[in-house]
Amino acid sequence: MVEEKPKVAKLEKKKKVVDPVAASIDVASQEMITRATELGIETIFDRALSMKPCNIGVQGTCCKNCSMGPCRLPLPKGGIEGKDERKGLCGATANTIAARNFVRMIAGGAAAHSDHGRGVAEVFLAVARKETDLYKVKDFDKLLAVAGHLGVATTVEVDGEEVDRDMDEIVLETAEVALGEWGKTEGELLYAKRAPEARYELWKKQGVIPRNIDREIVEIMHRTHIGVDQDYKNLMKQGTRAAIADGWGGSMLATDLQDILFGTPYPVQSEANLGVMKEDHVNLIIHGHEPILSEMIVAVADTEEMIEYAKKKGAKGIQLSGICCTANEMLQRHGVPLCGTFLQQELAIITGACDAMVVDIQCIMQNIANVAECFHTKVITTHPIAKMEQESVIHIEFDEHHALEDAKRIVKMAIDNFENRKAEVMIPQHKAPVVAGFGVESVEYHLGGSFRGTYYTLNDNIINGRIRGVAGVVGCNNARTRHNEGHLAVVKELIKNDVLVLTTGCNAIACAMEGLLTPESAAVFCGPGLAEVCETVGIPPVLHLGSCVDNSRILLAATEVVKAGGLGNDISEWPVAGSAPEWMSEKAISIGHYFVVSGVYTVFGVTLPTSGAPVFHDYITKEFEKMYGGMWDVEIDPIKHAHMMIAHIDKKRKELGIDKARERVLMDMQSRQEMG
Ligand code: SF4
Ligand code: MSK
Repeated sequence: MVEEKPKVAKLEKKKKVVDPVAASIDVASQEMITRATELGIETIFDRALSMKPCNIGVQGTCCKNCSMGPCRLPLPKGGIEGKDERKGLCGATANTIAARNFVRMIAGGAAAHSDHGRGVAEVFLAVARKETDLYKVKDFDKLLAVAGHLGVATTVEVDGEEVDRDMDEIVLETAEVALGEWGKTEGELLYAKRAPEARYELWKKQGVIPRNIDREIVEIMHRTHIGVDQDYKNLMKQGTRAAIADGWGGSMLATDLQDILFGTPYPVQSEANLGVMKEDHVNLIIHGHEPILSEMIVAVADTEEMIEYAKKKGAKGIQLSGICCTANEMLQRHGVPLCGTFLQQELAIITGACDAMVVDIQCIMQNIANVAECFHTKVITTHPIAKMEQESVIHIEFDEHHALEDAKRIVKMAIDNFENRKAEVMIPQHKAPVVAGFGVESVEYHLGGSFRGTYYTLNDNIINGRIRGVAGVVGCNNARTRHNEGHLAVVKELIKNDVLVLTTGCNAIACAMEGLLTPESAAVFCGPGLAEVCETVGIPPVLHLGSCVDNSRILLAATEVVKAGGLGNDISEWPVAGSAPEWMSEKAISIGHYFVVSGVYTVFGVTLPTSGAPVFHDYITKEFEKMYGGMWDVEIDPIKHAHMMIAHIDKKRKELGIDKARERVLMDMQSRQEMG
């Protein structure tokens, strides 16, 4: 193929040239960044060089909640001495402004997760009402479990005898009750009671049990309007309600209903990184978050009809792959390979081999449309709430009632575009093997007791010290930091110190690209205790638990540990910590906050938008630990970051009186014999 110059030279005005090695630690990404520079195509890595963030915004103390602002309250050089006199025009203090901004981020994140969940609940209701036969209930065990959590009866009394209730009735009532969680007029979030009893009681005492999902988000927008809530503590109380409504509500329902409709994940093998794309295949990349779209595309792309059609057009087949959380959803249920993380979406197009990128919602950069214009790639938006202004973008509205036709149209469009490739194809030859798909149930299967069917073995190994503790490491990439460096350094340091890692989102993809999601990696990267457990049970030291909404699986896994016994009565009592080393989205703040108020010590990398309001910062760190047993923390250096988590884990081991067990288990054979 003759290489054509890209149609649009995007870098003509570019001042600085990005250093690919400084931008990413991933070789495949480095190759594509270099390629972008050669072709004169601008990416996020270039813009991160030429545009610096606003220093006051970074501190969290810029308010633009009314047109008298923006009121900007930077922290004076040398900090505050004496009384903090800083005020906006209306008198809002730095604490009020930072808290308002912070809870608005929680609202944004909780809304994104929860609206995703609502979309799934609506499809589930359409299935229950038999308005569509394109989606079906796949996991009846999960359905019955969820029905139980939502208070839906699964049996009825007939002639004095308890008999199974009609399944169609259970499905319909479960769907109606589930959807009601977003806007019911009275009562409280039903899933709050899935937390350990002690946690539920604590939330009750603090007055933070959500009433319904939507209301808590709306109330944040009201309270943060000029002249409403001007007490950072009261604002955070509402932020807490909304975050619980996300983690234990919208996100948890999204995960559960997706499992019911599409199947609960069990371990599958696959591959990760840009190298999963194939030059001689039609490459269709699905990017975004909702499996409602991707499930149907996976089904259609696998049909004989489409494969034959692709062959007729000169391709050897159809290669599907995913970016961001759609990638995690398709991986955990179908073994579809991961193409890349958030920061690789433009790079996948720069391979010249992406025939179509289909997107739905969240984390989709508008610049993919500009990059796609330099190639033959078609960018297809599918969601009514997520369109792009560029004329080159095609919108095919995806709807559960005609999902099959929509999916066929999209797959066919990608196939038809195969013959239009113009630029030289350059796919980086880097990919890594992956074992993914560890839901709460499969962790129980692998690390549970064969008789008790609980997390008994996991608890036992924590108590005996082979596993020092558990960490949930999650979240995005951030172009202000080196791509994947923080993710991998934190995770490697944790597993080296015998901390089992549960991962979701873009951290999961970063770990996958590094080969950390394989059982074999245990021998290479883990401390002796964790390596022994992984080798015995045959699991990776980093367990892939899915997408962003699947952080709810981490909450439930943490609850199962409490239920299995021996490690305290609440999530805050056992050795567990959370981390988002490269976060950037509002969703990450909502996740971080529901981790914290669920009792998890949670460290964020990059920055926290609280540094301009030290009193508020201290409140969500130190004071929150006293109130909720979990707290926020921030550390940019990944090794220090990991060791702050390990120190917390060790503190909890000591409080439980199991710190000595670990010292014994890590002694080598000779030392034990000497002791004997
Ligand atoms: Fe300034 Fe107050 Fe308006 Fe915010 S709400 S922009 S602090 S006047
Ligand atoms: S996709 S929210 S960049 S994890 Fe869920 Fe990745 Fe963060 Fe999006």
